[in-house]
Amino acid sequence: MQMTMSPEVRDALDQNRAVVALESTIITHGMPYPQNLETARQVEDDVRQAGATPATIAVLNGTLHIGLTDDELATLAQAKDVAKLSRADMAVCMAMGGTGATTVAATMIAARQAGIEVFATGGIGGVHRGAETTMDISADLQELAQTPVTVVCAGAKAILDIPRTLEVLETLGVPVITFGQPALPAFWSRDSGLPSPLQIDTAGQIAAAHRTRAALGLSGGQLIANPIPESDEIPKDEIDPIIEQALSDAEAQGITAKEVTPFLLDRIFRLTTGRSLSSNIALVRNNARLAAEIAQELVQLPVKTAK
Ligand code: PSU
Ligand code: MN
Repeated sequence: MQMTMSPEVRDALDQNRAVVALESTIITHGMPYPQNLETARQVEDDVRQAGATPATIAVLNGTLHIGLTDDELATLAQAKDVAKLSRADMAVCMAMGGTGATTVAATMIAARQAGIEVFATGGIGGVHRGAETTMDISADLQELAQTPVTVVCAGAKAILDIPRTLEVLETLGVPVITFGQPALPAFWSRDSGLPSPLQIDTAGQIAAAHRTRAALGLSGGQLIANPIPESDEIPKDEIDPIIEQALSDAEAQGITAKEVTPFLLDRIFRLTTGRSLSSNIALVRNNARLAAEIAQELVQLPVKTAK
């Protein structure tokens, strides 16, 4: 397997300093150019400002990159026909010398391989609405059940079936922990209307819970739901009708499988004339800062493995 680490990330890991993994599907399939590139750079800076080293992850010409140069980031942000890689297709892409952006699942796999314990993103994949017939359930959920990385997101988007997503995560034994409030956030909105299964108010306790899972011999990671800052949120009653519209457009156009999430994100961007994107950028930055804090707590906590 071809894997390469940027010098910045290698130094940080060698010196046991905090590192935060960042995904690349959000760049290639989650936001339009040029905002995708501006955001990717901004988020890396946010991680640095918050005292950690960013490691944006992608597969470029068959090599798994842990940390991208600015040129690589700029090329990826403008590239067309980049594969969207998850657990199922990552190895094939690498073996064939292909280029692909990593989803939450693939980024977790790469982070673990590199020795990175924390990862910041916007939203995770989950149980899609209508999954009782389509069976469209993101591989992100299974990955959280087996790969020991703490993933900071802003909750699940209401394009998904959030109650069923929570049920699947519970069945898989994935802790869903909201940071600092009892209600589960829903990406653009601070409150999904559902209580969060778990709540933690400090980065230190999130890090302690991560270590305790390992000490108990439990596989898998943790999902941290970090509410979007109040000034950037789109309240639920404003975004809900737009989501409904996007979902019915997807159905009318027969969009399925991997195309569903990127299609809906693009539709919602257009229907909100860009407001969904400003919120999206704000929440990713907010998640990057929290992930950097958790990463700094983690490097101070000794690893105790299960006997
Ligand atoms: N949800 C978002 N923004 C995103 C994604 C999901 O709000 O950019 C991306 C992430 O990379 C996630 C992937 O891992 O989509 C999930 O895709 P699918 O639903 O096809 O598993
Ligand atoms: Mn899917």
